Amino acid sequence: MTDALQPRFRRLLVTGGAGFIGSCFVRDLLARRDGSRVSVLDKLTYAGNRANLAPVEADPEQASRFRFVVGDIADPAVVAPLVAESDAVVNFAAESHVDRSILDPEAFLRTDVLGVHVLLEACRAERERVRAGDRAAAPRFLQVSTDEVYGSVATGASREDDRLEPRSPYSSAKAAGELLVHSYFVTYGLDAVVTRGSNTYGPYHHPEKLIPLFITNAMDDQPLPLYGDGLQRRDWLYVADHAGAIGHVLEHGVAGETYNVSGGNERTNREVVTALLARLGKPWSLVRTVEDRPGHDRRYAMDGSKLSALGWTNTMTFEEGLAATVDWFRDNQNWWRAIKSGEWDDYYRRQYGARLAGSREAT
Ligand code: NAD
Ligand code: TDX
Repeated sequence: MTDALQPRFRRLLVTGGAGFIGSCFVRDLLARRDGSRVSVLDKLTYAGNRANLAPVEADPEQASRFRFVVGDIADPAVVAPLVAESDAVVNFAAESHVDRSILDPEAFLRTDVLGVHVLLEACRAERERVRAGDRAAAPRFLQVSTDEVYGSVATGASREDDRLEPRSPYSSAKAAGELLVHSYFVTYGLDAVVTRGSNTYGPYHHPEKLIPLFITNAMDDQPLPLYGDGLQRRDWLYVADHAGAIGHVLEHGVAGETYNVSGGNERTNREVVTALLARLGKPWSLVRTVEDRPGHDRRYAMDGSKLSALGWTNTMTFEEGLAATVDWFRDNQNWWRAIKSGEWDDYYRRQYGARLAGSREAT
């Protein structure tokens, strides 16, 4: 994550570090054994899982540089002291699932907008402490945003200065969050950067999302609910590449700038499902055509040249990444079976009950 032996930031606050991408960032960072220390602040919502950090906690050297705090980024009393002792804040914390944002938008506004505001206010207070001579440098703030803020892109590839046209409660909340970050750079001079990552996949991916849902359902010979015609297009990015790119922007990004993190692997959903079924040796007959997601974005695609110019290159092809992901889910059934229980059953019924009842065989 850093090219030098000495990391630029020695004390990191990673919010949402028990989720899918945040936990990968923490595992990879601590595995570098470069002396840096990480505090994770995570509310442990349905999506947060301490088991995602088990490799860190099982390694005495890494565990000695790691601390876990259960708490809400929208709670200033929890956030302020943690930011006060950090050189950098990397904000992964979010409600992250589009379908849940359509069912219940409110939590998205609270975490993805108000939570970001609380983090920014804490960073602003640290700038004041620098002015008062109480600390040497204010923390750098990195906001993890998403390609979804551009909205559906019919042709070409979104560039960082394109208009934002978010179309779901999730992507609107994420857009609001990153606009706030930019306003704190402009207005208060905060050292802030933003990354916009594309559709990420890999180990520890919550099974509510397309790839892990379909892998785990197929392993149990359960139906795979494909929305609409399945010809929507996404650009897939392997999780370790996404986490690595975020680390690279944290180290090298220019304050006030935004960087697309593209995957370079555009596929239709049908192509993705075909590939994962082939790896699993399961038949296409499991796939069911179900009612579409309302306001479903047809295509995301981003131009990644700005991040390439900053010196970042992804390492994983989609074929390698998908094979590694399918194998990980096959080898870690305890991890996902524990998630697919309890709250999961209610969610699954709400999201898919009527859809599957009205489904037809996918051609
Ligand atoms: P995730 O849902 O797996 O994890 C989110 C984490 O945030 C969980 O650990 C959860 O407990 C925590 N959290 C939620 N609300 C919180 C709060 N109020 N306070 C503290 N912690 C809270 O999400 P992910 O897929 O790892 O995504 C991480 C970030 O990356 C998000 O900001 C998301 O918008 C962004 N992103 C995701 C993708 C993707 O494809 N998954 C792509 C681009 C950007
Ligand atoms: O059951 C499903 N059936 C289906 O056809 C699910 C869960 C999804 N889909 C389709 C919808 C999308 O076209 O698959 C595609 C991918 O869906 P998701 O995995 O829900 O991802 P998406 O909506 O594209 O958003 C993801 O990428 C950007 C992440 O969830 C976001 O957090 C990130 O910002």
